[in-house]
Amino acid sequence: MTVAYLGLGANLGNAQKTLRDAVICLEQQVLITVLVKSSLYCTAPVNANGNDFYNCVVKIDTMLTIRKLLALCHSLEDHFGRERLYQNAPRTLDIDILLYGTIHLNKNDLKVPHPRLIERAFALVPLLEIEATIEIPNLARADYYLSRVTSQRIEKIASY
Ligand code: PH2
Ligand code: MG
Ligand code: MG
Repeated sequence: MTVAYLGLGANLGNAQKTLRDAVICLEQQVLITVLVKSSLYCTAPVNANGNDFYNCVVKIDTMLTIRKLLALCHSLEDHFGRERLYQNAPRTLDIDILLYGTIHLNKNDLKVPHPRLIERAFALVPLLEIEATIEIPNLARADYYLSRVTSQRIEKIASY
């Protein structure tokens, strides 16, 4: 079993409902146990256009390999109508693997820890809400990076 953290985001359609439904889908997976869910946050788009995003982070325990977990994330994105029109286009659902155990992977199609995790309030703040002292493999404690993202608008809108 591996503990992993997934970042979910959406800014197209009924984004709040999609995030909640996507977390339910994760909870229904046989090979995944959802351990902790962050609050939902409303966040300003970062290097993206379109509406404000809703974001959250979930902590899971999983028997899936990192590749199978990535495939599941993509299939859930497809299920919720994700279209990949251009980079960072508005999306109905994005699920990113932020951390997978202590793995450090740097492939073209999969980089874990997520390389932009420490630059993005919409990932860092919900992650720290559920794991205040978490360390990022090969880097520092996640809270160390918070002071760098204070200019990014983020508002907690609902605890689950
Ligand atoms: N995702 C991106 C790019 N920018 N901005 C916010 N606020 N939330 C996101 O989930 C997000 C983003 C690429 O995946
Ligand atoms: Mg993303
Ligand atoms: Mg993604």
